Amino acid sequence: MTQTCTTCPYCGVGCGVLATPDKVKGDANHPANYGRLCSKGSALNETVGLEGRLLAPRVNGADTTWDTALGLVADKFKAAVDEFGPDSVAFYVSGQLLTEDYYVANKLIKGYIGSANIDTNSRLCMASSVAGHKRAFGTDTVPGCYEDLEQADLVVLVGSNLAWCHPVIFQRLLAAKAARPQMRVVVIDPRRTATCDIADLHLPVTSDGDSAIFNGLLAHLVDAGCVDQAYVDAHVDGFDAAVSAARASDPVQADVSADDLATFYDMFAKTEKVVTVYSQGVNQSEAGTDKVNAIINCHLATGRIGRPGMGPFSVTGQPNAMGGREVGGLANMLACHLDIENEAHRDAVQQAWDSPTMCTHAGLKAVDLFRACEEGKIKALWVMSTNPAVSLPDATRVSEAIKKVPFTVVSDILERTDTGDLAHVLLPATGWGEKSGTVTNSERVISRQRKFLPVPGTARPDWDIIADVGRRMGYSGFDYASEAAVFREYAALSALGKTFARDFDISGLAQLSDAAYDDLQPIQWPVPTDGNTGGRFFAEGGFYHAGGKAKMLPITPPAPKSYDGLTLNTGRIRDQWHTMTRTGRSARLAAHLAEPFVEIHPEDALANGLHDADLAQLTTDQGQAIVRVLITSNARRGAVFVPMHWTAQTAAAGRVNPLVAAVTDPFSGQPASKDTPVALKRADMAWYGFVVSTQPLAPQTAYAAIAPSHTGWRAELAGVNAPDDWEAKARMVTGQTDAAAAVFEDASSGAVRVAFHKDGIIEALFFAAAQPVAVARNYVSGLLQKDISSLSALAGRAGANVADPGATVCACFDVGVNTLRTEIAAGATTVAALGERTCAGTNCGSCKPELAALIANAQASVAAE
Ligand SMILES: Nc1nc2c(c(=O)[nH]1)N[C@H]1C(S)=C(S)[C@@H](COP(=O)(O)OP(=O)(O)OC[C@H]3O[C@@H](n4cnc5c(=O)[nH]c(N)nc54)[C@H](O)[C@@H]3O)O[C@H]1N2
Ligand SMILES: Nc1nc2c(c(=O)[nH]1)N[C@H]1C(S)=C(S)[C@@H](COP(=O)(O)OP(=O)(O)OC[C@H]3O[C@@H](n4cnc5c(=O)[nH]c(N)nc54)[C@H](O)[C@@H]3O)O[C@H]1N2
Ligand code: SF4
Ligand SMILES: [Mo]
Repeated sequence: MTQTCTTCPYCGVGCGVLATPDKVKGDANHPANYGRLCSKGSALNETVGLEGRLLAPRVNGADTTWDTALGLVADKFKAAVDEFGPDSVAFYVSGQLLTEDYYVANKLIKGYIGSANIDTNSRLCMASSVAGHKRAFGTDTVPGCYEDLEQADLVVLVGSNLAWCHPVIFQRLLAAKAARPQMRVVVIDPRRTATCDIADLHLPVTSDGDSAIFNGLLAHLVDAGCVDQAYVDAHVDGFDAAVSAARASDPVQADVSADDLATFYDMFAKTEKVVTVYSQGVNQSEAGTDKVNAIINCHLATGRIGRPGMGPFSVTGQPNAMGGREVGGLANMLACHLDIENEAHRDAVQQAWDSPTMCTHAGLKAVDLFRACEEGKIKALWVMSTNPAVSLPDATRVSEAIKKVPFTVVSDILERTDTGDLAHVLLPATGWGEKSGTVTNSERVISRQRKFLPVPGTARPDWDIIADVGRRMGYSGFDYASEAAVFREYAALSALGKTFARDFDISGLAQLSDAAYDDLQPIQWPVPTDGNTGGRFFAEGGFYHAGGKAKMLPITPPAPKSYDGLTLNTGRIRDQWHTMTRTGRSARLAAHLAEPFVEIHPEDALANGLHDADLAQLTTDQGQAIVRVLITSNARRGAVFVPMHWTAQTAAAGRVNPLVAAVTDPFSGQPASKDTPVALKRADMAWYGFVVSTQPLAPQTAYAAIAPSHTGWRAELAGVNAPDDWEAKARMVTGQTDAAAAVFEDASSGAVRVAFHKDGIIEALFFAAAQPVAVARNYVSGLLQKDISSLSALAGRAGANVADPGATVCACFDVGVNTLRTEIAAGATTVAALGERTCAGTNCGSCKPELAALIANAQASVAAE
């Protein structure tokens, strides 16, 4: 079957994918991945099924026609604008929209409705980097490219768990380090993450201690004579003020060992080729923008920017976070990196659009936008391709705020999401593989997403839905024949980049024919009509502030927190994507970490009365949650970590954002999602359970975390009251109405095991006990639909003659921890040897850090014997 050349819809690495409906593989010709894919990319085929898809527009819960639904949307938005003014409506969009979708949404609200009340989930993600770039460079430019990481002699990763969140760049880094062992890697992160596996040095910084570290570094660079005076004189303003602010702060605030800090400073000073990569540990902070500038200051002072192997490098999270910034997706930006506040910019865009009205001031940023919903100021809201009821801080309050909006529209691919459940109108969008357009990755490479799957039901591409609403609102600028036509208009508009001396210019693509757009190969911007395409920025200066100079900023690190309890850090796990609406469908991906957890240091666990596998109750000023306890010395003392992925549908009690305070950075408006004061205690549960079933699960228990298994569903459970009738409870939870039940109760221990079977085939298994149940999860999940006696199924683990693979480590080949431990004991003491014997780590390589950790642990325990 012909393969379609497209791009992965997950992270900002932007890997090229060769896809057919049955199979995906990495595109060897794509400059982001050269054939590699990570565990999530490799599982794409498992996540495009039609179950749960929204197939027709829905108004107040009933399927309807596009004509009815979009007529209503246009009427309601128009009525709100007419009665309450343009700022009474809002769009909340996403870095997962394609550039064409994003462009049309912006054009509609900023240029026709006349409001800038459009913000995006990139506010939760990249806003501090954008603000930091603009302060330093005069525009939102990422100066370098991925090759810089391979060519550097020192790579500093700040608040980035690259191994799990940008796995293919991590693999490239790993390969580069293997080829050039002199390369050094430093990780600055409160936690010892999988990324630390390749680190020569890990600085377990206290939350928000980063500015103190980089201020200290700047002072050290000056003292060590590392300033590139010629570069600073020619291209940089603000050097003296930045250095005196740096000298006024104290790196002790970062709470890392003085020796380690000195080692880091020395490495940085002595290495010309340094890349500093940063991500959410930097951006998602009350002082995120300052952290970005504290980092950039060090690169500007040394002139280490824009040359091969050098520069600050903000890696983007979502597949089109960068494209969104280019089209002006944020409430305070205009298309093509132009500024709303600049009258000349506004006029030029309005002229190009030939539009009736133009927003005149910045719109509401995400957190404020939902506050305005709460206050009744927003009369019509349209959410596209994002799930704010899950992903915004103080999420319960956000859900309540959305409920207060008189008219809410959600465009999604699924019929049920936590946000969609709050909407009046649901609009079915075509998803990855069903639609077509462009995305821009972390290194400014524009790639095509191409269609290779049939359109499900009556779903339509996002740009087409938005343009239709524009036409129905009576506007003339929305007659696009195709996504190629949208792209051409946008590319032509970007010629304004040249007019106003901005970085972003892709006007060289404005004349693409439909066929040339179809064939468009990955291309790095800028793509001007004349001049060079792509490349790095700023090696020879050429910044975008008036006068062409960059600015170093004086940074005062935030005062150390006086709070002496625990704080809550949040983020991602290797095999899930955000609110799990897609990755959550893959049994393989779920097998890695199947429930929400709190990573906690052994001493903090002891002090708070927590044991491994307990459930912990977390309480903050905002809310409560219940998650599994995972005790690990990888955690920093005083800070616990909880992943962000679980939802009302997958683990209602285990959602983290109801806990997170909606505190924002003063410059970027980005929420600080990594540092909320939290209290922990053991959750009092009368019983714990594990269940697998061929039917959808309906637990209705105090704690439940549901995941797919290869032949059905699995869940972890816990309840505060033990039911009187276990069989009835088990039947309800497993959704088995007519299967025969075999019930085993152990009166002395309180343990209960129930098997449901039909014609000798296992349909469901239910295990409950007064303590967390000790059954082999993956083994038990594999028993569904097997012809095996209830009694042996309820043993809950493999017999002596059958190997139990244990929890999945390698998602690609489903290799379990027990299999790996056996092979390590039998002499496979390198990651490569484990790969040869079990295949683990040989496809995407995402599990290599965990393989290395297993080997190290085994060797440590042998040494201790
Ligand atoms: N598997 C997976 N990959 C993804 C995603 C996903 O959902 N799943 N999402 C994508 C998206 S949109 C994004 S934005 C990226 C995010 O990618 P990352 O930013 O790498 O991911 P996070 O886990 O959010 O946070 C990174 C690290 O910041 C650390 N941190 C917390 N506070 C501080 C601090 O004060 N200072 C420092 N130095 N570090 C701190 C955390 O301990 C954490 O390990 O990932 C992208 N890739
Ligand atoms: N506590 C905490 N919270 C966080 C973070 C954190 O680190 N900690 N990280 C933040 C960050 S960086 C980010 S980026 C956000 C992400 O948070 P969200 O954007 O809310 O999460 P997603 O699950 O990616 O939501 C995407 C939605 O779009 C739908 N969708 C998929 N494809 C399409 C399509 O083609 N069209 C349409 N219309 N819909 C589609 C999906 O089904 C899903 O409902 O979370 C933020 N929240
Ligand atoms: S690293 Fe993984 S998730 Fe990111 S784009 Fe590549 S395959 Fe997709
Ligand atoms: Mo993100």
